[in-house]
Amino acid sequence: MKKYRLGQSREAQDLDHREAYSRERGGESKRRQRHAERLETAIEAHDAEALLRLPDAGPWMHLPEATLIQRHSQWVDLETEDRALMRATLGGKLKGVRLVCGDRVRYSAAPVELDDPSQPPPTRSEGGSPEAQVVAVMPRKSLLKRGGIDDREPWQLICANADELWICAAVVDPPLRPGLLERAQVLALDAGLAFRVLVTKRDRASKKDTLPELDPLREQGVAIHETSALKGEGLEPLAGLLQGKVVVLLGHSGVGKSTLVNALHPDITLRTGGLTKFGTGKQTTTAARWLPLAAGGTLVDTPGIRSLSVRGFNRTLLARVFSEFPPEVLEDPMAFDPEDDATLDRLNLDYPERLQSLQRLWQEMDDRNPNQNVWR
Ligand SMILES: Nc1nc2c(ncn2[C@@H]2O[C@H](COP(=O)(O)OP(=O)(O)OP(=O)(O)O)[C@@H](O)[C@H]2O)c(=O)[nH]1
Ligand SMILES: [Mg+2]
Repeated sequence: MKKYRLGQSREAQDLDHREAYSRERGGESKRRQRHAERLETAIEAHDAEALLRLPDAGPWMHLPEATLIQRHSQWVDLETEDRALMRATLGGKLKGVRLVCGDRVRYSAAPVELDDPSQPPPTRSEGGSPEAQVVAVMPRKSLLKRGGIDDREPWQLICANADELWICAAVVDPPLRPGLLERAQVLALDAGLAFRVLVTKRDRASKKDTLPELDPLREQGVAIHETSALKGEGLEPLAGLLQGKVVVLLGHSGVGKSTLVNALHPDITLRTGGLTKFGTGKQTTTAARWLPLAAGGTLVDTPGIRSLSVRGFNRTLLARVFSEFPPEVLEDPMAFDPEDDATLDRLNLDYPERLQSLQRLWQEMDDRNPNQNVWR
């Protein structure tokens, strides 16, 4: 019996076996041949690299430029060069292109129709009808993305053109999970963004609690900032670090990302949420939003994430996240048994539990997405 890995549909599994299909093609039925051809087309449609490719903006450089500050299902909100807000639809040439918060776009101010006329136009409270059409996307300075959750979507884009990623983790509610921070570090390295950890809700743990779970990261030289938006503690250095930069805030739902934006910038009042009885957030923020601050710098508030997949990322990034490991381990972490005391003694690791984290990420990166043509 065939085994199906998590997240793989039966069809997807079949894609791995397309060589077997072509071998037997001589005698196979027409129906099977057609099926095999359909599957091959499906692979092309989900080519991971193609998803990130942008059409040439060259012919559109005479048009005005704007920043995409928020995506909606049918339209986008733009901030123009003179900082006016404008709603726009996407031009036909951009069909199939994934736009993301932070994209620099060229737009034409001509009157436009919604793509799907059966959908009601946005109401006044939703920001009114679109007044422009996005016709081109400028090359991205950086692109923060995570691995997709299913085979049809190899990447989930988070933000374009950012400079830094600040991963937010609460001391409690929801609990601090160092594994998420390691994953975020991979994403930041891949996108070429500077990386900082923001410990939020510091007021919820005693001052004596030194948060030892963060020691491995401290020893790696990762910048860690302890903050309490409630008490206004630890915010001043952050305001300084923001100057002239675009910073993405990422973290589980309910860790206090929007509260932090509100505290760092008194002119902005984002909706913040409570917690469920399980101590998890309520997904209060529903879309990434680009927020230029009057005091300088830009914050990007994002919806709470459940997990950060690293599927499809390059394994060489792990050598930088787990730099305390000797090269022999980084070359082939699966060759070492994390349960074997003799192995751990020989490696003389300060944080042996990190071997398991390394192995988990190593395997996940290679969890080949069967719908990807070029995947590394
Ligand atoms: N004690 C304490 N509570 C805080 C702090 N920061 C935020 N909170 C509370 O945490 C809850 C969630 O805050 P939000 O800012 O909505 O969290 P979020 O990360 O934006 O959540 P999503 O939008 O769902 O991703 C709210 O009840 C806040 O009042 C803090 O520094 N200390
Ligand atoms: Mg929020």
